[in-house]
Amino acid sequence: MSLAEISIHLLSLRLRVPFTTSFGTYRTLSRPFVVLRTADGATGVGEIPTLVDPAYKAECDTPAVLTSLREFIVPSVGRYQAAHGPIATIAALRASYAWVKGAVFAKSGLEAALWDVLAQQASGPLWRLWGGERRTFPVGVSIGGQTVEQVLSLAGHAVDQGYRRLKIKIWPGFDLAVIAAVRARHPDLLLQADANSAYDRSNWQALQALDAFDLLLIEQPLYDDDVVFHAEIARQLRTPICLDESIHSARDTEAAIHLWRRHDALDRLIVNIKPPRVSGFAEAIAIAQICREAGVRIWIGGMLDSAWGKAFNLNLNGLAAIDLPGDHFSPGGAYFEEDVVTTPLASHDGTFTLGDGVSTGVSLDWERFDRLGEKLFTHRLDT
Ligand code: OSB
Ligand code: MG
Repeated sequence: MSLAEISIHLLSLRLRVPFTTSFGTYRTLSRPFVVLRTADGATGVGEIPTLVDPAYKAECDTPAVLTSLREFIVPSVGRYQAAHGPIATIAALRASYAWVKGAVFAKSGLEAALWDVLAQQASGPLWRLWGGERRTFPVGVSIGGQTVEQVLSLAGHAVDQGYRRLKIKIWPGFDLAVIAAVRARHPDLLLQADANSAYDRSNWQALQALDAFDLLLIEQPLYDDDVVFHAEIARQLRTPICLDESIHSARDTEAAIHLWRRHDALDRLIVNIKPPRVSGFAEAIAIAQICREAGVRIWIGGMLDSAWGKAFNLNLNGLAAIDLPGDHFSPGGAYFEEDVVTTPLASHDGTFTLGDGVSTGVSLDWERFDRLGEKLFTHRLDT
């Protein structure tokens, strides 16, 4: 397949309910999207779900993603050599920009756009292209509230909608009380906590008090770039540690497995796979295989993605290797005041079912896509 043109758009998406994490409160998000056109007239779209500032990871929309795309990654796609079959085609795209260090989110947007085109060519859903074997699976919600009351209210709303798995954002000083309150109200739910790297080597012991609440996992308590100290504290917590921020690749995953195994704690390692945080779906699938072979449980995380990005991630749940429910839906109804697809994604009783629709299974609403943002630049490739 020959590639003809790559455009980068920047959309503004407004959350219906502000989302609070240990690193800040978000209401309006700016979101880069990649629009890829092929020589034979197909169009693929990939979302880059970074945040407006570098508080989650260093790579944020402006300037990191937009600069690395414009200056380095998009021009490198000129080296892409057409190949046969989806796997080789994706490998060829990745090879074109492999020399660029990091920039995992920026790269993932290009790769997602190409997967979209490949699924259209195959006239089938992404989950089938990715070797998915299951259609129905449980899904969860992530709750980022500022007060215990607000978290309880969002949790109650989510449970009323049928969700059976909740994730609660915590940070030093907002941990024990909020988890105790949610657990007291919902004794039978799958409950997990996400600290987004808010603790350090001097205060992580506060998390030992959470061992009493039968949590499924505690996500990324320590530094965003650390694996070693997470493995150390895993030995001293009964609740499994889940890595989010510190996993960017299959190799990072292997390093974590190596360390947890050395500590004889592999049953207390869980990995949150966010395809955009690991440079795309090909790497995400490789990580899923590595974890399955090691017996490490996995689930698919989110980045407050639009329904377009969420639809990609839901398709990845078709893999039989995904063990746990992911972050795919908002506890308060739709995430955004306006989203970019024609029909909203819907879960039923806390489960989602993949259909046979082509590619993501949903359609982009181009009128809204254009109204919510602007095209920043276009790069033409020789075909
Ligand atoms: O750490 O999982 C995270 C949202 C933005 C940035 C980081 C995280 C989150 C979430 C997922 O908690 C929310 C979602 O997309 O459903
Ligand atoms: Mg997280």
